[in-house]
Amino acid sequence: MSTDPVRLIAHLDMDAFYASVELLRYPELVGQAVVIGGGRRHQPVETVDAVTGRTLRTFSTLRGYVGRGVITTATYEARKYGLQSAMGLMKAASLAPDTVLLPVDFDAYRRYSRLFKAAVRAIAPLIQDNGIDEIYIDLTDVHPATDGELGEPVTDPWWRAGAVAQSIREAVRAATKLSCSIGVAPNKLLAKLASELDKPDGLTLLRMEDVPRRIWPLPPRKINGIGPKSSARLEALGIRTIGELAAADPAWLVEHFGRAHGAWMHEAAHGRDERVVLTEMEPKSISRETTFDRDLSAQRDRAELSAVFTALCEGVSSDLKRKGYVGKTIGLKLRYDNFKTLTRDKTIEQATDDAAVIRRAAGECLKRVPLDRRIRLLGVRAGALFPADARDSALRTEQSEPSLFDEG
Ligand code: TTP
Ligand code: MG
Ligand code: MG
Repeated sequence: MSTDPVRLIAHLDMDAFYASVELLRYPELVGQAVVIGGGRRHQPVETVDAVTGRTLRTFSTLRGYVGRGVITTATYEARKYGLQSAMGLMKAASLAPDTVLLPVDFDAYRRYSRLFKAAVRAIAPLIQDNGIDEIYIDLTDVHPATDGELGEPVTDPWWRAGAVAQSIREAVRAATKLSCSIGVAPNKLLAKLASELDKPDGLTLLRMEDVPRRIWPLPPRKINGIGPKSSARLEALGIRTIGELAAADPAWLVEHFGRAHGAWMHEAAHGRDERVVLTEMEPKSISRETTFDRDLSAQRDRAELSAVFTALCEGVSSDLKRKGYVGKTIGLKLRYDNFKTLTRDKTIEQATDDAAVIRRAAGECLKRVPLDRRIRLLGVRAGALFPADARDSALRTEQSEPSLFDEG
């Protein structure tokens, strides 16, 4: 028998993700059947009512759609008509022609993706990206901000994980105004299955002993790793549920699906999975540098040097923002025409991703190096990085509406 302590792994998946982001900017569509998948010609048309001065929007619908576009996602209202991800828009139009069709805006989805992941990371740092709208979170050692009602520390790990998962849901909603579903389980495989069980806006704790009741009735294709091909072969072999798969003789599975896949399917059907949550490596620093076409003189090429210097700082700033970090140490790197290289660092008061602040600190570094030789290379670096998340989500929680659409 294993004496390993129980792991508690969460899988978080945003609800109808692209559609939910769109509904934030078109709140009048809440509660309607909407699919995302159109192109620019499906952009809503805005008109201003001459009398009231109010902006009115006219939306495209699927009616009469001709083309090869597919649905990226559908609101839960649209799913009632059978519309779903990857379905052709023409087919969708034949099923539910009055469904609203909106164009995709990947930049917006990426911004919201970063935002919700940052909100989670501020509570539970061990997360693994699993695509634009989902992550695994290792909750094994995460404790809720408050203990039990009487103030005593809570020892039941499942209670703890449930409380943390609940606070993660609230933090995601505060940071994005979007809902998500979370499954908590002893491993990644079950967590991913669990997050779907009570979608949307669900929180599901799935213990090993719940597997027969909640997982075994599901079709095998629900298991991440059993694709359409395996699924079809299983069905041809008379296996239609995960329970039937669990009951199948492992040797027989190996015979039909090969050693590795057959053995794995048997384990998976029993809810066993040892994979760990793989957190991304955090970068130690982010930098940009330029080697000039010709060596520059600090005196004669001052304007050009200054412009490049500013551009490097702006580059570092945008890299930081894109990756979601702020840096507390700003560094400068200079290489002279004789290949001698110097670096200078400055630690600033408050970690930043702001181009002007980086430029100022790097400028102070520049004052500390001799500029009597021609310069061959110039570089700017931000170090002592940490995720901007905690700071940003704390700020955004105080705002009434996310204003992310103004950013890009
Ligand atoms: P999903 O998490 O699979 O779906 P969803 O978030 O839209 O809905 P659910 O509430 O069931 O989780 O996918 C996340 C996003 O990825 C989805 O909003 C759009 C995009 N996507 C595609 O572009 N094509 C696809 O085939 C799928 C499945 C998703
Ligand atoms: Mg989703
Ligand atoms: Mg998903």
